[in-house]
Order: sequence, then structure tokens, then C-alpha cells
Amino acid sequence: MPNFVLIIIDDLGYGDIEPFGSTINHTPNLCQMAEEGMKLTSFYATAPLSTPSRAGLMTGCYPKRVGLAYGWKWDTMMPGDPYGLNPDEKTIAEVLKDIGYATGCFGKWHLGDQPEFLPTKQGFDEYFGIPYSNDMWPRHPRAGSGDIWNFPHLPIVHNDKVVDKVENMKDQAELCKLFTEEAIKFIKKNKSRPFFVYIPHAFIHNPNSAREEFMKNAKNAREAQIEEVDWSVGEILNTLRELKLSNNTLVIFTSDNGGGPVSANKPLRGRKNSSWEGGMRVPIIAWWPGNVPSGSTCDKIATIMDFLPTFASLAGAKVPEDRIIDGKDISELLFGNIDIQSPYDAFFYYWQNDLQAVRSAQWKLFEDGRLYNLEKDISESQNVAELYPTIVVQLEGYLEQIRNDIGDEEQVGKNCRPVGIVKNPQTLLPREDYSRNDSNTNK
Ligand SMILES: [Ca+2]
Repeated sequence: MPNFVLIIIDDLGYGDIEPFGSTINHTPNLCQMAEEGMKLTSFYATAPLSTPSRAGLMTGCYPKRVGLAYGWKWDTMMPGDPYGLNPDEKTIAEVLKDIGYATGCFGKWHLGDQPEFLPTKQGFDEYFGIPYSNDMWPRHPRAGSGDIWNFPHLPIVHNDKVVDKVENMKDQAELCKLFTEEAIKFIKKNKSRPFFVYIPHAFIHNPNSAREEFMKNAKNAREAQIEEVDWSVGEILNTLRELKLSNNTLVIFTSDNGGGPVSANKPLRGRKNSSWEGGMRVPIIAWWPGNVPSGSTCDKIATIMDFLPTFASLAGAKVPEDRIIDGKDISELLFGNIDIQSPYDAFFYYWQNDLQAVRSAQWKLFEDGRLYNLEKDISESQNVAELYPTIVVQLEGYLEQIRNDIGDEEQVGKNCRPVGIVKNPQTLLPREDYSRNDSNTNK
């Protein structure tokens, strides 16, 4: 049974790393990882935002199917949110734990901070990290504007206990190192049995800060963060090499959604929080020496929902059969049989609960009728709907199918499952008193 290490960067844009074209950020470890592994160039997050994207990753389903396309009052989970990933869902961690894997989560969870929803209740033996985004703290620009924005201090949680808090930018700067070290400890501890290690970094989400050794050579904090993330990947891969586990470990490096305002998403159009390619197509490298062909590239459609069925297939675990799973087993693509068809007839772009577009083969149709040929026009610059009326009709058919299946805004889909909800949710640390006004700065 192979081991799995799944590294997710927060808000890393398509063109933010050298293997995907960055000429700004220096990422030697990711370059080596790509030389020894595979880049997938049409790989999609299931949402242009954190919580729904992670819901898709954990469950192998469209976030709307599992009730997490939108949060309770906001588009992602907030501190003390009554919503969370329904414990009745079967996560990747549960699928693998069932057949004897050691499972660890080290980083940002963001699928609910109530005791019922934390990683240790969702299939992870061990959890060390922050329960939601690193900007949900008293220094958030909107902090103190009432209600859900009265943020408590940002807790660091070990299993189900708060063990520390992130109080300042120096603490923020330590998060990449902290999660990397905890993940490596877990790998070493479990080296003799199959393991699944999930590392959802807090980096490179704002507020941006990295350790001094990275800050001192970088033009800005964000660039320093990308280079520290690259360092982290090097540490993980070197640990696997030292333990002689590289031939038995599939390592994935990717992002939860497209890059934000200052990200390099080129050549893609748009950014985080949009259904342009720049919002949802993310960089990804798959590494498994001797199994994933070195220096390869695959442009077939694949998605963040595919990890669950793919890891299950590689491990010999069962994908849940009592419910619809949207993700596909892409192991053949990873093994280099890239001439086979993408397992997707259609992939759907949801923004919150709103169905916005569909991709099938090279075609992407927006609900309003704009059609783009992504093979010839990756930047979505030219609407060719008038030239391909039959393609438009075919893709409209896919949109209609998914509307009936999981819905679109007010239209309720027939195959959605309920979100997890708790009564009387509590924040993990007390909400802050904002009568002082000196803390409302993001600096
Ligand atoms: Ca994100």
C-alpha cells in the first residue's frame, strides 16, 4: 500500500511557481519535483475559495453536493461557525484509515471549528494546525465590525485542544516551519506502516509573512512565503528519500484555489473568487519516482475531487458506494497513460451556490452563452459561441443535468446532502473586545 502526502498551498496562483512559468519566485525544490514527476496543466479546484474547495477535496464531491458551497453567513467557515463538514460524509482520511493507514493533518483545516467537525472527528489520527484562515484574527481589516467579525485570537490546535495562539506577524511567519516539522515527525513515527499526511499550509494567504532567512532575500513577504513553501517541499521530499520511502510514496503539491489580487495567474484570466480559469485552475505536481513518469505533463481535465477515489484505488480501499462521489480515479493519468480520455465528460464551475460554467474537452461555456476554446485560447479572450452552435447546445445540456442533480442558486438539486450543523456553537478562544481600536490593523 503506497503512502500519500498531500500538500495544499492556500491561494497559490497558476503562474506563481517556476515549473508553471514564474520568473519571479525562486522554487528549486518544486522544479526538481516536476523534473522527477508530472505536471497536470488542466487541474481544477472545485471552487475559487477555501472552504468549498477543501470540502471537495475531503469528500471527492462538488461542495454543493455536500452542503458546503457557501457557509452560514459568509462564503467560508468563520470562527464559531455553526456549519461544518457533515460527520456523515466519508473523508479521504476515513477511507484510508479504514484499511489501516496512519492519518495526520498538519495545517489549515477550514471545514468547521466545532468539536464535531475537527479533523480528529473526520478520520485523522492526529491534527496540528489552525482551524480556519490565518487572517481570521483580531488584526483582520474588518475585525470588530460586529457579529461574526469579532474575531478571537487565532488558535493553534493539537488534536482537539487549543495549545497556542498566533498573536503577531512573527507568529504568522513561523506557521510554514511549524506544520512542516510536525508533518515530518509524523512521517518518521509512522515510517513502517502506510500513512496519509495532509499538509494544508496557511501560506501564502494574507497576512503575508515568512521567516527572516526568506524575508531578507525577497522583494516582498509573499515572494518570501512562496520560497519558504518551496523549502518545505524540499524538507518533505528529503525526509522520504532518507527513509527510503520515495518509491512507495505519492506526493502531491497543489493549491486550494487560484491566486489573489497580487498573484501571477498568467496566462490565465481572472483570479481567486471568480470562475475564470485563474480562479479555479491551479498548479499541481505529482511525484512518485518509478511510478509517475519523470518530467511528464498531462493536460487532461482532472480535479481536486479525484484524490479520494484515486488514493482509494491505489491503496485498495473502498470508495463509498452508498452515495454519489463526483471525483474520478485518475491513477492511469498519473502513471503516464495520458493518451487516454479525461475521465470527465464535463466539469462544473460553481461560485458559491451559483452554477457559472462548464468545461468539456477543450470547450468552456458560461451560463450566459459565452464559449471559449481553452486549448487555443487559454486566456479566455475570444467568445466563439457563434461559430460552434452545436457545442453550445451540448454544453448547455450538461449544465441542465447538473442543475437537476445538485442545483443552481434557488433551484434545489435532487441529490444534495445536508451540511453539518451544531446548535450553540462556541469559538475556540473567546471573541475579542474591540472597544480598544488599536488592534484593527493588518500591519
Ligand atoms: Ca484559499
